[in-house]
This record gives sequence, structure tokens and C-alpha cells, in this order.
Amino acid sequence: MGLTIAQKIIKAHLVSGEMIAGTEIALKIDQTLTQDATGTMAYLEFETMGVDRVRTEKSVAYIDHNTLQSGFENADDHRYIQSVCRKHGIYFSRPGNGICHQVHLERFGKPGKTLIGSDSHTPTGGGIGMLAMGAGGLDVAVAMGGGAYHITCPKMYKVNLTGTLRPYVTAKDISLEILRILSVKGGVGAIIEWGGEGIKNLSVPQRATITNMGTELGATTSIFPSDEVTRAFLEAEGRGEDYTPLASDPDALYDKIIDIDLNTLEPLIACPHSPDNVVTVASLKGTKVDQVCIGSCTNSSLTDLMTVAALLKGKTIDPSVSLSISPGSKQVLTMLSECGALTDILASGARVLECACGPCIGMGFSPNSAGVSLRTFNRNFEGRSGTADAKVYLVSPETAVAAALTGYITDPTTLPYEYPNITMPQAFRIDDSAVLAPADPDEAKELEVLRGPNIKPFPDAFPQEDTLSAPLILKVGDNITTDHIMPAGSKILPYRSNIPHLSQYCFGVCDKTFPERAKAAGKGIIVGGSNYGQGSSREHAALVPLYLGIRCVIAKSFARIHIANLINAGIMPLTFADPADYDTLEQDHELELSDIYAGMDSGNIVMKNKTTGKEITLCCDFTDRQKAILKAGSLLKYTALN
Ligand code: MIC
Ligand code: SF4
Repeated sequence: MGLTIAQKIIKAHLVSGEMIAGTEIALKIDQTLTQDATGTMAYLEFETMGVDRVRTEKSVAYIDHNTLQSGFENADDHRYIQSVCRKHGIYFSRPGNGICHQVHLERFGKPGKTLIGSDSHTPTGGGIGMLAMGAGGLDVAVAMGGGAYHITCPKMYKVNLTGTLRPYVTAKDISLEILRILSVKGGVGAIIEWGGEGIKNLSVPQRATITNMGTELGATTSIFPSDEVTRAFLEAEGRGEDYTPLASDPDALYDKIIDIDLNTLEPLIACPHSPDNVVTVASLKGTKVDQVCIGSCTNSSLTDLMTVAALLKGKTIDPSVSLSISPGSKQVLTMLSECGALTDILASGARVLECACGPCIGMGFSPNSAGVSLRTFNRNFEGRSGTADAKVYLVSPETAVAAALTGYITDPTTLPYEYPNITMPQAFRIDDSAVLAPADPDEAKELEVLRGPNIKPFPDAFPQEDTLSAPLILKVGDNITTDHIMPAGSKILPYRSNIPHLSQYCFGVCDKTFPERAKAAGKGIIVGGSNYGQGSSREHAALVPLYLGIRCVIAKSFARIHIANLINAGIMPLTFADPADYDTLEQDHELELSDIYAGMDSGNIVMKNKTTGKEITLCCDFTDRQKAILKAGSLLKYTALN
């Protein structure tokens, strides 16, 4: 039987397990990346493992999230990460050099290799045929130490593209279309391979927009073949030698096949507050817009921003709209500047921000009260922009410009301007001076790691006991994101290495009393709906509840990275045997789970609701390794024991 692209890479990296969907496999990891908001914790975890030098082919630390530096915290964390990198063999991409996924694609990604990153949008690397996956910081730390990455072997989905995109219809619209078809849960447990003759006309930056946003489907990752388009990109980056061709076998089997006809695709828009809440731009025509933000790891490539500049050239934005543009990397910004496109952008009235995540993670540029903000980003979760009642819509750069120019949601295909068909350059401008190499091993031994006062110890691990008696502290609904559990934004993000401080904001979007109530109870259980923990890879969404005493989360279903983070932190994730039992549970019910060890082996744990007297069967599907992690109390403890 033939293999899919992902299966070929999995086969070449399989350390243990068999390539059977739904079973646990362990993969050798070639490359890792971290960003600063998750990186500080990941490097603290790496340090406790006592490994001198990373054992990957390449590990890179990026500073791109926490760049506001409104106090000493960010700068201290950057200095900590820089010093850890120099000592332990990790490349360090300085603040200002760009967003991790954009820079990694430009300078380091390689077809056929495995990459894990402590950021959920690591699948961006699938745009050049890498098997690139988001992971919790601890999993990345283990991979840096040479350990394998454990995942559930995914199912294989294929999306076939036919036809060609019409002017003003873009790769972002393809991403929104697949979200419309599959929803934010539709990719859970699957890898999505993109193919069909329609991909021939998609450049690597366009492909990377699609694999980046595949994260919002809940997919393990998304991947394109490595073909002549990939070769052209790598050659333009001066890395032709990194090219290897990669394609699926003609008789490869897929669990699902979806066809999308590019000829008939229209500009699309995701409405508040979910990336799969997709309608046509035309259907919202005339909605007043207050703010437009262009950038993020989804849409900040040179081709995206050259298109934006060409559309803005010689025009000024509507006076009622505030427009920000954040280039994805120093390479993008430098090239925009050298060809004069930056001048066109500035002349239009746009505000040019740093090459960083910026508004995407609520680091500045929050909308006005109840403001309508059109963003080229990948997430529009409630409150993420920093303005609680803002209405954030996700769009392509073309639709963003149309709104900035007119002040209203406007279908860009109706603009009276010829479409600027910008193609990728033959050669990018290469300057790696903002990537600092690590010290050589002899010098490294003498180097000191520099720690600031914002770095606080991790919460204690709690080995799973055979009985758990605890109250239900919080009950939430479907599709709870890690932005609900552990919000980010400019006030909170600087404290990613300070769990006690972060804990005051836990679940603030859902219930501001949660931290106080959880702490007072000392031990607690959370109940959630389906797809609990979707979104970010932040392990803080497990570590902070752990600090507040949460020992178990019971949900209808979980998102992939978050369930791994819960287990790594020693919090037991369980599902309902009968989802209707969710309705019988209420906040403050006293719950008791007994014979947990036997239940972990049989797959069923019985929970008694001591308040109502009802018995509820809960399910788990833990591997032996996961059981051992929970019994040890955390992956760190388990790693220390083995
Ligand atoms: C995000 O887009 O939500 C983030 C911020 O990049 C996160 C990482 C984090 O929370 O630090 C992600 O996607 O994993
Ligand atoms: Fe940064 Fe936004 Fe991309 Fe996350 S989604 S890595 S915050 S740009």
C-alpha cells in the first residue's frame, strides 16, 4: 500500500509504535523552535533535565511575542533565554528579527524533516513539506534533550484543489473555506495533506498561510508536497541545497477526501468569536469598520505585504479607520523598505509596527470599545484582542485593505483597481545577523545563565492517587480555548515565567471568581464540553490550574495539544462515557472518583456525585507511559525517574 507524505516522514522518524491511526507513536525530532512566551518555561524545564547541549539537528529560540517591555519582566526573560541558548547549543533569534514561524520558514525549515515548536502554529512549516507540529513547552524541552515526541498516530485527510484563484481571492480564503467545511473540531486527530493541480500555482508563502491556519481545525498538522515551487522558494532563500522532493504515492489511502474548486471560491470572512464562523465578505457588505490589522504568522510574508502596498499606493485610508501593519520578519521589512513599498504604506496613513506578533496576541493595538476590527490573523477568540467587547473578524490582506480604504466591510473583488499580481522574488535579501549562534562546547561550560526576579518556581507536582474527592469548581461549555483558561495580552503575558502571578487571571473571561474559589477549595475538578483546550499550545493553561489545585478535567472531548499538556502537568483528563451526564453536573457538586488505578487500566473510572447520589462512568485511554506520568505527578518527574 502506498504512503501519504506525512506517513513517509513518520516512517523515517518512528522510534516506537506502529503507524496505525489512533495508537501512540514516538517520533525522532530533527528541529525545535520556541518563542519567548512559552520559551522561558520550556528552557527552565530543559535546565532541570541536566542535559548540556541540545541533541537536535537545529534548535532555535525566537523572541517575538513579549516585545512591548512595559517593565523589566520581558527584558529579563529575553536575557535569560539568550544566555540559555548560548550555553546549551541553541540559535537565538533576537527581538525584531521576526515572528518565529515566518523566520523559521525563511531560514531553517527543511522538507522531510520533523519540527516541534512550543507554539500551536508550528505547522506553518508544512508549507515546505516539513512534518511540523505544535507542542507544549515540556515536550519541546524533552525533544531538545534528545527524547522522542509522543503523539497519537493521526488519520490522513486529503484536500484536492482544482482550478486557479481569481484576482482578490487568496490563500487565506482557502483556509477559511476549509474551516467552514470542517469546523474548529474537524481536523482533530488528523493530518491534512494538500494536493491537486490547484497547488501548482500556490507559492510557498501562500501554502504556509494554509498550513498555519490548519491549526484552527484542531489538526495535528497540515502538509504540502515538496516540489518545484518549494525548490524555487528555498533557492530564493539561498538554501537550494536544503531541497528534497517529497510526494505521496499514487495509491496512498486517505480517511477523508475534500475537493475545493478555486475557480468558484469567493472572499470569505470569519465572524466573532470563532475562526470557523465563516460567511462571504459580500454578505457583510456595508458593516462599519473601526480598525484593520495586517500581519501575524498567517499573513505577513513579503508577497502579502507587497500586495497590500500596491493596493494602498497613492491612496489614503478612511479617516475613521485605524490601520496597523506588522511585517513578519526583518527580511520582509527590509525588502519592503528597499523597493519603496514601505513608503507607499506609510503615505497611506498606516501605522507600521514591529516585526512581531503584536496585536495578534493583544500586545497593543486593542480596538476601541465594542469596536469592529478586521484582522488578517488566525484567531478571533473573545477578549483576545485586549478589548472585552470588541468584534474581531478574520480576513485576507486584500479584504483588509478594502475595509481600510472604504471604512466598511467591502468585497475586494468589487474594488475599482486592477489586481496587483505580485509574485515571489527570485532572490530574497539574506541577512542572518540577528540570529546569534551558540557558544562552542568548551566556552559554553564557563557561561552563566542570567535569571531575573520574574522567574518563579513551577507548581508542585501531585502524583495521582487511587481516590480523588473534590468539588466541581467550574463548569464551562464547548470549544473553550486556552485563551479562556489562561488569557494573554499585554498585562498578563509578561508573567509567563511567574505562575503564582498568572493564576489571578485564570479563566477570567468565564468567571473572575475562579482563582479565589479554586484556591480556597485546595483541590478541584473542572467540567468542560467538547474540544476543551483548543487554540494555543501554552502549557500555562495546565500549569496554572494545577497551581490552583485542579487535579482532574472532565470534558466531552479535548484538543490535542492541551490534553498532552494536562497529562504532562499531572492533571487527569477524562471524558464522559455518556455525554448526557454533562448536563447532570453543576458547580459546587461534591465528586468522588474511586479505584482510579484499576480504572486507568480498564479504561473506565466511576465517579460518584456525592451531592446528587448519581454514579457517572468516565473514560480514559491512557498509554502505559501516560499512566506512569500521572502516577509520577508530571512528565518532568517521570523523566527524572527513567
Ligand atoms: C497564540 O497564537 O495563541 C500563541 C500566543 O502564539 C500561542 C502560544 C502562547 O500562548 O504563547 C500558540 O499559538 O501556541
Ligand atoms: Fe504570534 Fe499570533 Fe502567530 Fe501566535 S498566531 S505565533 S501570537 S502571530
